[in-house]
Amino acid sequence: MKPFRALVLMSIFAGIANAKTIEVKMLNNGVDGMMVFEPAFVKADIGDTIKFVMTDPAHASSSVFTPEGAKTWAGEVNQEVTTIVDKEGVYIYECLPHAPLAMIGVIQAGGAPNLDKAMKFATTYSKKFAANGERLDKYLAMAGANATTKAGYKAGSSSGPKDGAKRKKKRKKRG
Ligand SMILES: [Cu+2]
Repeated sequence: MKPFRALVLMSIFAGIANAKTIEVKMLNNGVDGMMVFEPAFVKADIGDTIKFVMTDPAHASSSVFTPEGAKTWAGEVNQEVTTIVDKEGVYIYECLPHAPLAMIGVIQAGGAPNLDKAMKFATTYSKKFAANGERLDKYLAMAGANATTKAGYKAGSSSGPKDGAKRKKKRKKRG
């Protein structure tokens, strides 16, 4: 029995050892303009920690779209918040006070099997933007650019793996 099991354990430990923390700054001014997260698109591995750093005051970070079953987060204004991206897929988050200015960001953990769902969500969600509406499209496109998963799913194909059944769920939360 051993060899296989040892291999599995090794890869689990390797996974833990490789888990890293990625910092995202909350800024009044950045490369993408005013009121931004930076970097606004993050390519992470599953299990990485994302730390939202209070570089400038009056910002916050809370998730608005996550993969099915993933942890959500909701930071207060002026609060540094961390989250572990424990499920594969695309995460979208916002700064609540500056959401109308599209102060939002995208994290991709591993592949992007839920990219189609994320894009669908973005269509409705982006109606709240009064400015900088192109940001979310841009960041989601970055996720799309490397969206091949282990299952071989590619962004842009019409159906992701195991979708459908548990569609709507995640929605209501926002207040
Ligand atoms: Cu903000």
